[in-house]
Amino acid sequence: MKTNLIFATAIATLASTTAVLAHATFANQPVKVGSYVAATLQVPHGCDGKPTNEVQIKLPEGFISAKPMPKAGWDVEIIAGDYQSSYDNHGKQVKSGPVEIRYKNGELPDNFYDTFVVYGKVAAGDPATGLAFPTVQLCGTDAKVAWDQIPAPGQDPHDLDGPAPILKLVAAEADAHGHGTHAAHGAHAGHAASAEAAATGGHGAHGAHSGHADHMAHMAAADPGEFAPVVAGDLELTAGFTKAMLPGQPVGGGFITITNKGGEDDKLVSATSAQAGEVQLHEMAMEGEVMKMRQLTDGIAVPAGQTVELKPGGLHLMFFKVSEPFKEGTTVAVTLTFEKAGAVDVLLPVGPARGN
Ligand SMILES: [Cu+2]
Repeated sequence: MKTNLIFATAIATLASTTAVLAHATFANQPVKVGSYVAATLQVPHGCDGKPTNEVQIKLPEGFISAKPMPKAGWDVEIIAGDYQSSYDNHGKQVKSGPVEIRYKNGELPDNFYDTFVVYGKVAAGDPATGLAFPTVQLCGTDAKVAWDQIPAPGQDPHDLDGPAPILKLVAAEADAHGHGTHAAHGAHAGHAASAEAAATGGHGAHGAHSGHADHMAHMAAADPGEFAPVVAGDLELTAGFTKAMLPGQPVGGGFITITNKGGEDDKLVSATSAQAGEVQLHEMAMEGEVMKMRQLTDGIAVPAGQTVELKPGGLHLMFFKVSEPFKEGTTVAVTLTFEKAGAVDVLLPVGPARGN
């Protein structure tokens, strides 16, 4: 414990001496136009001493089909809208999609550094300028730092006070002929993301890629149908499952159906698993044009006589900090804690990674 404290202090000191003038930037090597990237935004400090609670990232025209990576301790909001142009994505014309990502209700102390990852396709962009992602950090209700200035043609972004983070690009052709940067080795668009991850030393970036994909793929997760029903007091638990993860992927969803056969309301208040550093209760829902993924810190109500389904695309368990990726055909032991029924152990069978 003492060691941890000293270590944390050392980091804090280091960060505070170097971070004062640091701008929000992308960790990525240049990205080939036409390829996918886990764009990794680095936020080096808070607002003049105050912790950051919200990070709003505007996505530039040409960056399409964006998906944010979920982040423990932060709610994620996806704001959708129309693109100015339409883009070809695997033979499909894409005219609209996420245009802004907001990470909310988190806490990033001023002395610390963190990253926020948005996966997407660079469908169009000029290697001469790169793509600018105007970003705002909010600290409480009265302080913010804006990284929203876009350099005029020929202007050096270093001359700006609050330059928007720029995702650097290389032309689609340039690297195919082998004189591009390290990140541009893959001649196929599909390989660019992993080449990028490798180039950034990127266990993190690679995990980022698959982690978010898993989360948004909840809607497609398949129930292998092998869950052994559990009865605990008035509650009956059925249809539990999770899905297999890809190597290096730290995040996954879990699902189960809870029926309250009693006359008293109950509530799922928390979940834990030895196989995950943290398990949160989550909800994914559309609110108008906005898809929201948020943590339910007040728990999930299971009213008397009713059935509540935790299922793909809706309520779910969210496993964070998973050290060993869940393997298809195995089970994940989870303890669900209810207000009245107490702690209930369940074994979630692991279904296929791609379940549709
Ligand atoms: Cu979730």
